[in-house]
Amino acid sequence: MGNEESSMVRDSTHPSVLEARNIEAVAKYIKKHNVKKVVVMVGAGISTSAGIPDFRSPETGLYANLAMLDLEEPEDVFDIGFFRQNPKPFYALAHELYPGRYRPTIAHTFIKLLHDKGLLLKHFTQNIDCLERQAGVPGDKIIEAHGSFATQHCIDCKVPYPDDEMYEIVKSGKVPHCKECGGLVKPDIVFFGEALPESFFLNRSLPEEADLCIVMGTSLSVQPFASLPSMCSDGVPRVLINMDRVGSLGSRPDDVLLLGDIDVGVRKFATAMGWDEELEALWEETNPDPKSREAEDAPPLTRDERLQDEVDRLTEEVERSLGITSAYEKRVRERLGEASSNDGLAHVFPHLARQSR
Ligand code: CNA
Repeated sequence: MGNEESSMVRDSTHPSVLEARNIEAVAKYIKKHNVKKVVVMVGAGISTSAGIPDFRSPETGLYANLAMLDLEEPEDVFDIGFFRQNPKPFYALAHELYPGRYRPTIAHTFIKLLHDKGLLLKHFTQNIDCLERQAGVPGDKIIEAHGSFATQHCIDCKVPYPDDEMYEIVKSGKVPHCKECGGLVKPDIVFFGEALPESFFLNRSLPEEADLCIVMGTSLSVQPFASLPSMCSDGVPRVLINMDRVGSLGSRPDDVLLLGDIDVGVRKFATAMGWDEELEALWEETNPDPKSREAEDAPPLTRDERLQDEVDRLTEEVERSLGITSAYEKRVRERLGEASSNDGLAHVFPHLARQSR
């Protein structure tokens, strides 16, 4: 958090540029001021509705689940020293997170829509899941501040490892070794203690040029990424779409907070812009399941059918939350030697196992 912004101003503060501190006023501002330089800054929260856990949400966060892998510190899984000694927990995780298993969310699609409308200056992401690429945001618009799974190298001799072989080996749950020196191969994602990619440092002052800033799905607890929002000039509206208030967002008169579920907040933003139908249509293009596309052409559901759908959705939601509890139970059973030894990572990510398989 930027120290210069540490004193919070109450939400009732009069805005200086916006007509009001709400998303409708932001939409008006975009149109009236011909906004064309939007910077977006995101974290794991924009991918949770795709089924990928974030780091820090209690219970469902990655760290909460990794604790079950018997790591001394869950953060160890991204520690380069630990990786040298034991790369298996990381590759177990990589197996779960590897791109291609998940569908982009409505938030990823919203960023693609900003690009299509010619509004996106740059998208800064801390995520390593490549879902913004999958949503169609061009690579030159994305700064993957913590790297990604897109490429990989030997950690000793630095020789690149072929993409197709990497894909196969991660899929099989094994650990890849360098063909030249036998060293460990690691995807080019940034581990604790490693430098961020050059592209981050080349673009980190870009927010100074922005005419709008959108921050979504991040706790803003990892530096230097966390200080990006404070690089935006005074008088430039900043929109936060997140479960909770983070960093210095909310401290400036033109900050607008959409607190709650990200998908809901993004849809609210799109509606305010008059883009709601376009956004849903674009998102549907990312749907790998043609059956649900066919369903779109089917006659509209009756009230009872809609009610049943809602009950099913809520049941699924409850089961997903309970997944964590059953994971603890399973771990205890494993300790007692009752559980099967080759059930993959279902005991670590029970909610993923339910959702994606
Ligand atoms: P974080 O610290 O876990 O914070 C996530 C934030 O998003 C929190 O404030 C949550 O409250 C919020 N959030 C989560 N889900 C929702 C939701 N559905 N609606 C509203 N708010 C929500 O994650 P950060 O990205 O801030 O931390 C930086 C780490 C996370 C980076 O190094 C990433 O590499 C790393 N990470 C990435 C992924 C991924 O690629 N998808 C997954 C897990 C962790």
